[in-house]
This record gives sequence, structure tokens and C-alpha cells, in this order.
Amino acid sequence: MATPLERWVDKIAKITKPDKIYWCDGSEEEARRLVEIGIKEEKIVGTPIFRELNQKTFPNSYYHRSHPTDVARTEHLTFVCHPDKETAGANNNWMDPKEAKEKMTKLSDGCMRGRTMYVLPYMMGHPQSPYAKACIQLTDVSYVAVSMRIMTRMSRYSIAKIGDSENFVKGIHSVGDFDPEKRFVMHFPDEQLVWSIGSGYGGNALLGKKCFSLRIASWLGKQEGWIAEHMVIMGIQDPSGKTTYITAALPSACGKTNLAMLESALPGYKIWTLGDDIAWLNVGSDGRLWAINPETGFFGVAPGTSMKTNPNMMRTLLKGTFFPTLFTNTALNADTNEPWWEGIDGECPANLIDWLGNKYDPASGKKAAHPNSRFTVSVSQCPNLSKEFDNPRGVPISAILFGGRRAHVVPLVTESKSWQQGVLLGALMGSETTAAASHKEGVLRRDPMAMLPFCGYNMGDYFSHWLDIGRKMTRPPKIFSINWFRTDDQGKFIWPGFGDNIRVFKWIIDRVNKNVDARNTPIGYLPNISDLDLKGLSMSKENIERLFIVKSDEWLKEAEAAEVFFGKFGSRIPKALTEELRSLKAKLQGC
Ligand code: GTP
Ligand code: SPV
Ligand code: MN
Repeated sequence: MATPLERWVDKIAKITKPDKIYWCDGSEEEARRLVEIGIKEEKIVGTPIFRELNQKTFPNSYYHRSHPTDVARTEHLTFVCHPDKETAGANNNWMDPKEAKEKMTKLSDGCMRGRTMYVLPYMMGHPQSPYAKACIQLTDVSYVAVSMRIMTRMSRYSIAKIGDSENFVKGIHSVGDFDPEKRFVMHFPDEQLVWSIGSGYGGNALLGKKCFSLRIASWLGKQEGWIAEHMVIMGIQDPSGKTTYITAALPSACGKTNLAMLESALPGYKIWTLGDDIAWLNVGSDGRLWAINPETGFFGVAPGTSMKTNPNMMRTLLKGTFFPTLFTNTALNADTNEPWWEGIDGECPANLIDWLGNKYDPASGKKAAHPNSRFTVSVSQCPNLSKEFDNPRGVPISAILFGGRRAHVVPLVTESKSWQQGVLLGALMGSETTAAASHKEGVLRRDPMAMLPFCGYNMGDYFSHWLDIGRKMTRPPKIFSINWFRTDDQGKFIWPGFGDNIRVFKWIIDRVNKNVDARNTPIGYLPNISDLDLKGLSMSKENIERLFIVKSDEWLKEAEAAEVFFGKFGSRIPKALTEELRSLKAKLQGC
């Protein structure tokens, strides 16, 4: 007698019509075979899926070039299909679930013909964690199968865990014919189903990542009393040996991976990495907030990664274990067969092939690597992986940071005065857009809690849920806002960032432990500059002060922009938040 899972696989195969169906077991041997298939058999518009890189310098690393139109998340083609449009909210594209299913069934008719359907069983979260979820994704490309093995805990365990249940997390993925007009990422939250066609790119195709672990999980969290967030999780060990755990939400390509792997510029401090993209947060029986990272890999932005900016990531990439490491849409050094990107250490090689496969001409003014080119690598290769990484319970969080890419207005660090004011600080967040999604770069958009593209339900209800979570805790984390990206009159970043961000963490830990005072402003507490450890930094006093300027007129404009944004959600915005905003405006007007 077939299980519900087997029946479902069968049903999808009848629609997609693959030549073969292959159930993965997540083994090392299988990963090698899949890479081999990607080198020798499978192709994307005539180009093999994988190319072996220099195995001496980049052990067990493979190169992948995507379809040229398929290089980032496509937010305009991403839909959240709740039965009721209001539940999806103004933050999501919506389609009626029945209509969306019919559309996807039609588009998927025969889409796997001539290909293999890989059945990927995986867990999000440690199998022993009470918060872990057993999932199945179907895909028709080895690149996605290999990537999912890096990013998740893939094994037959999930199949056993699902057993006879109808209630498992489902993903259907096919690259289709890569036609950008027929590229859809559809979410059906009530069925825990994601159906994606036409794209092989990370966030559109690795369905355990943003699609399940944020969009669908945020909806599950709303119903079950927890939150799924676009956050780094890290431990900061101070010179006394104590480790403080924090999470930080920053929009895509705004510094999470770099933060998670930070190498301290201050002696005596050490960072322990737990996650660089997604956190699931639960209120513990002790009244604190506990975080787990449901993933097991990093899908990180390559450009800008070097021994200078992110040495721990370079070490992770070069380590080489039985998990393959993938480089997607970077450039390629034709002489050494190594991946290359803007910002990596050393000179630009003489014989470079750009991400499109053409000989690179530095005089062209174009970039050799795509700005959103990425690596996919296992956390097990990270030299500073926290020993708590596999703790099924997670780690207790002392501070939550909200950040964005803001050239002006937002100070380096601000502490909120309460959970409620912190929720407003998060809800006020805006950020200048990046290459991680296909839209115009550098445009300011509201991006509350860095979740605008990832919140799987009405953002007004999401804010209410955040306030509810606050009420459930007796020992809530403190909430801060951060901004590494303030610029001077020449448009240059004022703050050195990267390893020097530890200086901001030091102040945050001092505040958590009530070791230092702070300056009261309408937007929250700001550091007294004398309390910041700036030893060894060559910054002018004027520039340091510029990082902390709070102008009432600029902040009034922020508050008004937030009001316009909140307006899209009507009465779904909780009253407590509207009142908090009104009180902020009154304080700013009084200045
Ligand atoms: P996603 O994977 O898309 O969610 O991105 P992310 O938030 O993990 O961003 P990531 O750490 O990959 O950084 C993206 C870009 O921001 C890179 O080009 C970095 O060089 C740059 N960046 C990261 N941290 C800092 C910083 O502290 N200061 C400055 N100026 N740039 C930074
Ligand atoms: C992001 O865009 O925030 C990423 C990459 O982390 S993706 O998996 O495509 O979402
Ligand atoms: Mn991300």
C-alpha cells in the first residue's frame, strides 16, 4: 500500500512526466554521482550544469553558470496564495489558490520530459529539535539537488519521520524552459506547499530556504506562537569568556553573512557563527527567546568577499570536505581554473572569463562576476562554527538588531526603550535595494524587519504577532537598530564596517549588562562616544560624530513614510504601533 508521500510523488510525476524518478538518500556517494551527472549529462541551454574547478586550490569545488536571465529572486513573480486576499496583505502578490493551482498544473504539463525527477527528503532544523520540520522537494536539476544537500539535513530520516502522514512540507520545482514570462514561485501556506517553475536561482529554487523557512514558516509561526525571521544568529565571546547570543535582521545583500562570520578587530573578542540568513525563534519556558538556524549551509554573495573583509568565509570556502562547494555566476580565471569576483584578494587575472562565458575586457567597465554571484558551502567547513550549532533547543538571545543600507538619516546604533518601541524601530526600517532581487538597485524602500519580500502573510498581522511574542516573554531581548552604510559628502562609507563592527557589539553587550549609560533621544538611546571602544581606528572626531547625528526633520520624514506604508494595511496595523508612531512624531516635533 503506497504512503501518502508516495502517492503525492506519483501524482506530480503524472503532471510533469519525467523520464526517471530518483529518490535521494543524501549520502556522500550520491552527491559525487549527482555532480558527475551535472558535469557529463545535464545541461542548461547547451552548457553543462557543473564544471570542476582547480581541485588543488579549491578542493571539491564546482562552477555553475545559470541561465543569463535567471540570476536573482523574482519578487514580482512570487505569489502567496491564501484563500483570502487580505490574509496575504499588501506586502504580497496574491492569487486565488484554485486559480494558481490550475495555472501551475498547466505550466507544468510535461515540464520534466527528458529529465530526471529527484525526490529530496530533508529536515529543516536538527532532527531532534522540537521545532524541526520534515520536508520533501521534487526537482529536475542536479544543481538544486546538490545545493539542497549542502543547505539542509538531507537523508531518508525525513521519509521515516513523515511515515503515513499527509501533513508534510512539500516543494515542487522545475526549471521548465527558463522563460522569464513563465517563471512563477507560488506558495500555498495552508497546504505547506511551494510550487516553483522556470528558475534555478537560490531563493526561487531551493524551496526549503526563503519559500518554506520564511514565507510558509512565518505563517505557521503566527498560528503556533513563534516567529521565523530573516536573521543572522551569532555568539559573541567577550574577554571574560562569556558568550552573548544575538540575532540581526538585515535585508538581502546588506551584510548578514559578513556579520555572522566577523573576525573581531578588538582583542579578546571572538565570534561564534550559528546562522547567516534564517532564524526560527521560540519563547522558552524560562521566559527568554531561543533561536535555531533551520539551515546547514551558507548561500552567500561572492563579490566583496576576501581575506581582508571576511577571512572566516574565505577559510570556509577553501576548506574542502565531502560536501561539494558551488560557485554560481562568478567569473573564471582561464589560466588557473579558479573562480574570481570583484573584491577578491589579488590582481585581476589576465585571462578572465566573465559570468556569461565571454572573454573579459577590463576596459569594458562591466563587472566580470555577476553582482549577485554566490557560493554555496556547508557550515561544517566554518572554522568558527558555534559548538551550539547542533543544539536542538537553540541558543538564548540577549539582543535583536535591525539594520538596513542607509546612506543618511539612520545612526550607527540606536537602542529602543522597550519591546514595543523596538517593534516600531523594526517596522520603520527602510533600505536601499541591492542586486539580490531583480529590480533597480539603490532605491530606498520600506523593508520592515528585513522581511518585506519574505513575510508570508499580512504585514499588519505580523506586527501584531511581534507584539504578542513580546508579551509572552518575561526576559525579552533588547532591540537595537544598526546602520553600517552611512556615507560622507563624497558618497564614501564613513564607518569601516566588517571586523570593526565588533566595536558596536561591545557597546550593545555593555548595554545588555547595564555597564554603560546612554544618551536619550526621541528615537531611542544612543551611545556616549566616550563609551565606544575606538582604539586603533583612524577616524576623525567629526566623522565619528556624523555617525550619530539624529535630525528631527529627517526623522519626521521617516515617520511619515512609515505612516504611508502602514496605510496600505489599514486597520490590520495594531493600535499599539500606531500610538508608538504618534508618540515618536510628537517627540520629534517637540525638538
Ligand atoms: P543575502 O545572502 O542576500 O541575505 O545577503 P547578506 O545580508 O548575507 O549580505 P552579505 O554579508 O553577503 O553582504 C553583501 C554586501 O555588503 C557585500 O558586498 C559586502 O561586502 C557588503 N558588506 C557587508 N558588511 C559590510 C559592512 O560592515 N560595511 C560595508 N560597507 N559593507 C558591508
Ligand atoms: C537573499 O536574497 O536574501 C538571499 C539569497 O539570502 S536567496 O536564497 O536567493 O533568497
Ligand atoms: Mn537572505
